[in-house]
Amino acid sequence: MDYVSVEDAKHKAGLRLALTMGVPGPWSQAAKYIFEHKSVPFIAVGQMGARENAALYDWTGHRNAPVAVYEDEAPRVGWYEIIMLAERIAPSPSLLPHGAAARAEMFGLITEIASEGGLAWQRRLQMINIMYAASDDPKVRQTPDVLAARYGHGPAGAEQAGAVCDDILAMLADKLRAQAAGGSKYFVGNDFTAADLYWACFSQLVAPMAEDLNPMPMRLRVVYEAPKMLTIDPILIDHRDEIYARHLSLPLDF
Ligand SMILES: N[C@@H](CCC(=O)N[C@@H](CS)C(=O)NCC(=O)O)C(=O)O
Repeated sequence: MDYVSVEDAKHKAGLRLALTMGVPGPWSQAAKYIFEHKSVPFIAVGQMGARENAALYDWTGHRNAPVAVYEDEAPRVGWYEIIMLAERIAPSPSLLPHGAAARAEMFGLITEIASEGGLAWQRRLQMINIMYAASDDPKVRQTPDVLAARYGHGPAGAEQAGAVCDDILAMLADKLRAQAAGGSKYFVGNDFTAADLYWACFSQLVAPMAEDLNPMPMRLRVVYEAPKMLTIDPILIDHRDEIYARHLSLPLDF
């Protein structure tokens, strides 16, 4: 991925997308794939994970990623508003299913995966714990310190994180099994939607793909793969492998 600085991006027209550089941040990866899927061109702006990102903050009011800035509109940071921005800019191919009930189902699934308190949020609490346990060196603890301050962290929260993640993973697996029984390979209806895209990207947090497909830094892979803490039904991994193979580009690019 070619990144430009905030300085070089902020006066440009069109879509500017701040994405975390050098690591497969799942919210950033999902935002990138949404626009790629719709062939919407964007300028990628580099955000540095767990850093101050002062220029990004001055421009958008946010230090983390993703941030989508379209023309002179207000910056969008939440996964829902980023999906809806993409749907407005390029309605086709749509990542939404037809009908309100199916949409509600799809957004509910992504909420469990990507919203505050959901799978990735809880998984991040586990990872902050792993990072803290790895070293007492204040320099090494800088990253978990920033993440803990940004996303909330405490021993009690981290302890219940595994159970919440397992519950959500089991729900996703049940959903795929029910869909398969009805002849569908997708989470909702019979077509590829944002729910499939989000699960594929966020699956990297609980079962990262091999080095050749997900060339993430080893220091991070060690944390992502730390003693298997979660129960992951193989149907979830089969689904994400198929989604990448059919709909998303590989290897991961960050
Ligand atoms: N704003 C996103 C969540 C963004 C988020 O949690 N970003 C993380 C993971 S990609 C991040 O930037 N972490 C590194 C940092 O805080 O610098 C949403 O609510 O949909």
